[in-house]
Amino acid sequence: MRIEAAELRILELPLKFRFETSFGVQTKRTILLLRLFGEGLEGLGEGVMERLPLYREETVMGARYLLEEVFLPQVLGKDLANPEGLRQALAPFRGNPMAKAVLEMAFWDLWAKGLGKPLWQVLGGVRTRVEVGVSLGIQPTVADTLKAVERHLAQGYRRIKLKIRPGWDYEVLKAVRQAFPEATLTADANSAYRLADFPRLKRLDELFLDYIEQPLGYDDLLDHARLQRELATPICLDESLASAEKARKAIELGAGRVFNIKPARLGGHGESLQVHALAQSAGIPLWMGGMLEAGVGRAHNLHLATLPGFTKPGDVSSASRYWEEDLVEEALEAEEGLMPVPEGPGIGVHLKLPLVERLTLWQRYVSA
Ligand code: OSB
Ligand code: MG
Repeated sequence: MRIEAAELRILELPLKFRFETSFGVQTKRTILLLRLFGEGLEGLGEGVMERLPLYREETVMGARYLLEEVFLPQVLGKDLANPEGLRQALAPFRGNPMAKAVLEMAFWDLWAKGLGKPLWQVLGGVRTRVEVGVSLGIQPTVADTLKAVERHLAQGYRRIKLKIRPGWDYEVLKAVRQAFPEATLTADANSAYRLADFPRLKRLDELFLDYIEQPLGYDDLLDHARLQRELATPICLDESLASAEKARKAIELGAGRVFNIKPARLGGHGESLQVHALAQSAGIPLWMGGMLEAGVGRAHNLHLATLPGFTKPGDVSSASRYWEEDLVEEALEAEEGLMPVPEGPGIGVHLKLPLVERLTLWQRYVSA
């Protein structure tokens, strides 16, 4: 497959809700959107980096620079045998997995369309629907949290994840656990704690959480391994799993008993397949993470989440939760806690071009 041209855009999409985490408040997403053109087909990719490096280090503007000046020139006009060929072309450049993932994932879409197959089949998926949970931001009060949990359970979400931070953790989780004793409940700290917070974290053991996500440093494995030895609750790694190498080391250290896969954090589908294989052989359950993706990123996540290792509900909630209007024609909506994987070749979704045009703040067309 030869990539003949690319179109890179930055656009802004307002969220329907205020999403508060331990690292900040989001009210809109700034989205790096890539369209790749080749053999009369189009491949789509969506970045998950934010304007500010508050989740991991990468930023929208940093990724835009790398894609424009480094990664796209490296692959435009070249005949690439398969997505692994593209991954090899980007391999000399260190780090920046989120920026690489935009291009790598768009190429998987293009490649699958060239084969005339849905992406999930090309990736090795085994189902056409994905179990979903919901990630709820920090609410103003415990009462608001209880209402939000009740509403989302009634909508069929199969796991409730609450964002926590020091001072907004045990009490709110305990209230939810008491009100909903049977719910599958988890907590995501986004790196807000240190090992010195051990007594506070240890109290969470009595609440029977399915796991606690990324309690410690965003790039840490060693302290997570120490903490995991002292906690009954499984630790799930998110931020710290930035590559398959990190996943291998996390397994060796015992830094977590559950992994969250976000292909756009890991560098793309190829790297995610490697983490999937490592986790399968180590007996580590996986679930599909989310970064408030619009339709393109959400579709990619859904296709990958059909692999056999994804045994826990993912953060791939209905698009209508997040947006008044999504960037794609297809409605990505869950029914009874299950999201259908979009049908058709590639990721199976199509951009609403007039809407994309209207939301675009910057764009550039690059050809071979
Ligand atoms: O840590 O999983 C996270 C959103 C933005 C950045 C990081 C995270 C999240 C979420 C939201 O938890 C998941 C979603 O609904 O997309
Ligand atoms: Mg997380």
